[in-house]
Amino acid sequence: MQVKDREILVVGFARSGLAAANFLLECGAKVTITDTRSTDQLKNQISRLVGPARLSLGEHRIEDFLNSELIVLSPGVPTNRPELRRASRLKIPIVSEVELAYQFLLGTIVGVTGSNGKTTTTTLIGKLFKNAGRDCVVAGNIGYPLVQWARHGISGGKIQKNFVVELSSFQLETIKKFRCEIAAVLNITPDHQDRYKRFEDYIHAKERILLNQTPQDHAVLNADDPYTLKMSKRCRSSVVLFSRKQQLEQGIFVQDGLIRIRGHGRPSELMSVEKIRLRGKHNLENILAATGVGIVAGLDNRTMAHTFENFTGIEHRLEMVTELKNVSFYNDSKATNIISVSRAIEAFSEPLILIMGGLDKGADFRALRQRVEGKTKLLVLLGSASGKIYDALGDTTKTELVKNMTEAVELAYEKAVPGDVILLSPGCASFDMFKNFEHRGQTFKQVVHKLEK
Ligand code: UMA
Ligand code: ADP
Repeated sequence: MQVKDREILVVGFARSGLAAANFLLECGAKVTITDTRSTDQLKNQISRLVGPARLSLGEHRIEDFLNSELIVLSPGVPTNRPELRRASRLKIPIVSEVELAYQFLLGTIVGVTGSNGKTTTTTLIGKLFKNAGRDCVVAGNIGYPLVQWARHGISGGKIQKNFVVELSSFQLETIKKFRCEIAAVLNITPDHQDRYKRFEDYIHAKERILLNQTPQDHAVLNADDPYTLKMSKRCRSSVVLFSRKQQLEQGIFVQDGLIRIRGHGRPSELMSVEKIRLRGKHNLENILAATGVGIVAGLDNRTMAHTFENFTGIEHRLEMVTELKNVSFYNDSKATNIISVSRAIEAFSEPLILIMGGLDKGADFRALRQRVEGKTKLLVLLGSASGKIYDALGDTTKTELVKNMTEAVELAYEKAVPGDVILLSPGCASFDMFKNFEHRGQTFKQVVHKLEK
């Protein structure tokens, strides 16, 4: 990909856009940046640019799109915007930030996608590589734009590494040549219905992770998920299946409380499931997927078992905050869809007080009725989706509406008795009340710690 002296438009000026613009400026491209946010709102971003870019902020202007030779998209910008459609009709190439990065990286790409568990599994794989002494960078949707590690040829700065990349459906929509030597698809369940009107479009976007794989590459796929199982029949690469529910002829699965590997050159028992410190069956699935990646990357069983035994989880994913008068508080702020809430409820045997709500992504909350009924003694709702959730679940258990996180936590604690768990698992995006899911989780924890005092 030639970028020097070319007119390149970067669309979206948050993390991905800033990283892409800075890389392109270093390469000598003529960069224009467009964002619907205003100059004032983007002051901080502007101050972090490493060179002179033309700024076209406050709205998207069609001429910026039509005058460019290449368009680099931030993942949060929907590909069906009219400006992008017109540019596409004129055959102006539109690529995602990860595609731009890919064209300037040298190393092995391990890509991880799925509806849930991407960050947990990506983090686990990163730890596996590091503990095995492999040079490794963890990047992508996890919060670090991949393009930060791209190097332009002129300075001879190309680097050799393993890149463990979390990939969202948004990022995969506009890849062209991006190829994963190892790709893992964890599961597919409805999410982002606000962006994908048809579930098939979402599945296709996820499946693009396998698009450029060759027979020398590997696909690690969930045998328990009908959509990823179908992918195993369609892909060109060598398939490694994993399953929590069934014993496989070849693959990674659970039998008699042990994680077993069958075939793939190393039939063996990896470890006892009891030694896993992460809560929930879903985390066992993430570990099985990470094992699949570890096997094809040639990592040894001891390193893998040791890594899994010592992994206690990540902030905002079923994170134990504290215990107060025998009431436990868990922060699962990253649960932004129905399935992750369902898995969170399933992970507890204790009576639950569940805090849900936020910005709706088009979910059908009625799918949670069975899970909530019986297991949740109180449902506390906040945020713009609270009315919709109330209509869907309000008759399944005692339900209260509150205005903010402070009220939510205080009410939950007031109603709790020793032995209860108070769980924040919103099932929604956070942007109606918070900067992002991290901010929501931090706010929850701050309020909990105030109660402690
Ligand atoms: N914008 C426009 N026009 C539009 C829409 C948005 O100009 O039509 C602008 C916004 O005003 C804003 C910028 O685009 O300034 C936002 O871009 P972005 O949403 O792509 O944000 P980034 O900070 O670049 O973050 C993105 C990913 N965000 C999304 O996919 C929504 C981050 O994933 C990722 O960590 C980061 O790139 C680095 O790769 C976050 C996420 O929520 C964690 N991902 C979703 C998820 O996990 O469910 C997919
Ligand atoms: P992602 O990056 O795909 O959003 P995370 O690892 O950040 O995934 O977890 C997001 C939410 O989904 C958390 O609430 C977590 O407890 C839950 N979760 C994690 N792994 C899985 C899985 N394999 N299946 C269902 N839910 C999961």
